[in-house]
Amino acid sequence: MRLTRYFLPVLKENPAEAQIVSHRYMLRAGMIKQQAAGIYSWLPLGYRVLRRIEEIVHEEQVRAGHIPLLMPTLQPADLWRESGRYDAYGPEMLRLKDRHEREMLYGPTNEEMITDIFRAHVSSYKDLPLTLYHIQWKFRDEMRPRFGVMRGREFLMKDGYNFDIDRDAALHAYNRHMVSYLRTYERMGLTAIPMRAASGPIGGDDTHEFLVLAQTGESEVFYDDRVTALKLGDRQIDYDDRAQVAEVCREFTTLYARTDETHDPALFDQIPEAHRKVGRGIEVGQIFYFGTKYSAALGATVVTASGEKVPVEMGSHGIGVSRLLGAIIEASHDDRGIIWPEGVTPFPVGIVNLKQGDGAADAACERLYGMLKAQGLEPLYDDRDERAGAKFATMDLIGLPWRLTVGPRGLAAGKVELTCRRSGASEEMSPEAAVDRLTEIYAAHR
Ligand code: 5CA
Repeated sequence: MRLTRYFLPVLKENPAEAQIVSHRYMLRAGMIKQQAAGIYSWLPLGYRVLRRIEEIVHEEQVRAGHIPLLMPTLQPADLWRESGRYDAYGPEMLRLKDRHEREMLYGPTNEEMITDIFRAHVSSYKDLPLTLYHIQWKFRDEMRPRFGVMRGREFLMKDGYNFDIDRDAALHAYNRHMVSYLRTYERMGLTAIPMRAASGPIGGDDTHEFLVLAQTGESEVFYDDRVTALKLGDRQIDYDDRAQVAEVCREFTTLYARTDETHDPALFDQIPEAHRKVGRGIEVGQIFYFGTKYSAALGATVVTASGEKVPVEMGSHGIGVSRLLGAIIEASHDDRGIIWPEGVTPFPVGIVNLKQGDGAADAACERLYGMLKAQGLEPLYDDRDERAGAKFATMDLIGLPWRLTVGPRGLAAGKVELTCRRSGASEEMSPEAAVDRLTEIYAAHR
């Protein structure tokens, strides 16, 4: 992408309405524009990151054996009357009527609708296990929408629903979600800690929230700081292997880690003093096991191998897809701007031409541009007729992890400069070597 042909409306000044760094940088980097309280347009740069995050979520869900579909944003009120949540949900639910005076709502979540799909088409244990999910816009009329996409009213969520024959199978689905979420967040460059939590309006017996530690987080958290060192790394997971999946979950949930709703001071005191931490976190996902709460209410039953008709066992599992952009920026930035992890960056590399209009510099940039694209690494080429300082400031603000700087002096020696956004370290090398290096770096993130 050439910057002169792109749409990147960066702001020079700090927007007064933004109280936290991620909101400030998303506005300044031209990623989002507020259209109403808690409702945003996704401008091209923000939309690229959003799509990248969606892609990772899809890949990891499919890897875990879960099946994508797409449900609508608008739902009939009657379906929610069956579960009793139409009245229980309260003012956070956006209610509306169509031209025939039929009551509708903009979905805040989809337990009822997915159960309706299930009961229409599945009636035998032979069709289980089944986990369906979608990535769709939700609406919750939050009392205090704030912090940009972090607490929006309209926001993008991945929500998945498992259907299983018995409690053991449903707990395996719960564990599978935990492991697939850990992998998802790790690929985004995040450490998200599963913490025992409270279930709120979704209901249920067992629930964990995934929290990214950050001073600006909305939740107070209590944890043994040794949890922050746990990593999945590149270990192979067989999602059908109940024992292996359960063992990984045990590894990640044995050390104390709880939100304020489930915090137990007596247990917390048993942690060695040096490891006992109180902090704040951003909730980027939550998983729930709730058994037959919705299937019993909506009559979603299956016939077992012995011919008995039972309500299907269920759970639901959500990832805050749009919130993740804010969480990643909170976790990865400096005073000049965003620092995207390679896994989610909108462009893998930026090219800065120090002397636009100089024949040799222009030609070298064009060549680099072509070589990178041929490797599947679409660069953002700053081809504006601007001072070098302004180009560097824009690149630092929008946070591409790597920058290639091309100027007449380096080119005279056959060199361009490759700079790492995170460390600031620069190295001069031939254009070919730079492309090889970037290809290698990104091979690990595909
Ligand atoms: N049905 C269940 C799981 S599918 C559910 O709705 N869970 S939830 O309420 O915990 O939401 C899932 C995730 O969506 C949260 O962990 C959070 O990351 C994100 N989320 C919730 N509310 C908002 C909001 N107002 N703005 C942005 N993201 C939100």
